[in-house]
Amino acid sequence: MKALLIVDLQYDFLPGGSLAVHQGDDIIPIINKIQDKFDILVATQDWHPKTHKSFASQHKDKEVFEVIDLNGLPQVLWPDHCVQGTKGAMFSDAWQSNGVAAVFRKGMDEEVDSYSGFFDNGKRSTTGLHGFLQEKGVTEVYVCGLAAEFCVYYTSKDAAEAGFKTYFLDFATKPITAEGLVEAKSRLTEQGVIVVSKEDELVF
Ligand code: VGL
Ligand code: ZN
Repeated sequence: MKALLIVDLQYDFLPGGSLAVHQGDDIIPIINKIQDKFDILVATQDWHPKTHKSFASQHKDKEVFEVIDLNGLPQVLWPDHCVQGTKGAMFSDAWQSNGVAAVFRKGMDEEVDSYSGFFDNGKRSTTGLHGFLQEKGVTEVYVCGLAAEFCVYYTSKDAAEAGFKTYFLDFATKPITAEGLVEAKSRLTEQGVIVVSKEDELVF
């Protein structure tokens, strides 16, 4: 069973959003086109309380993109984004998401960020995604969405660690920075994740 994991395809990560990924909307028609090749579609949704401590706005004298220590973990400070119930937290209407079997929300605990769809950044609690995929008989996980070197990267890494055959769909993700993506792909390759650079390499 092959699952497509669609990570954080939400307005705040798209052009016009508060943490917009350059050309993030270019991947939406690609995802719409490929998604029916998979046995099951699963989405993640970044879903923060408005006082989440990954937000620079919650810290005095701190700037966006500064790195702090948050409860023992390095934490990049982000602009406020994907606040529960806001437009920015909604999935893009351009994405044909009717076929999604389940949505796993993450980032609800204001004390810890959650890039991966599987765990928070401290691996203190799980979202249940691993168990869900197992119960569905999934053996192969294909990961796409936003942002490439954050949530798509950590979700791919954890999928591989959980024992799924894992594919990072480079043609269906966009990074916050180009350098971040280069680094992410080289680490994933070391970890046994297969980087798929072109749509026509997906043959099944
Ligand atoms: C993400 C930064 C903060 C992502 C989420 O979806 O990649 N990045 N929260
Ligand atoms: Zn976030």
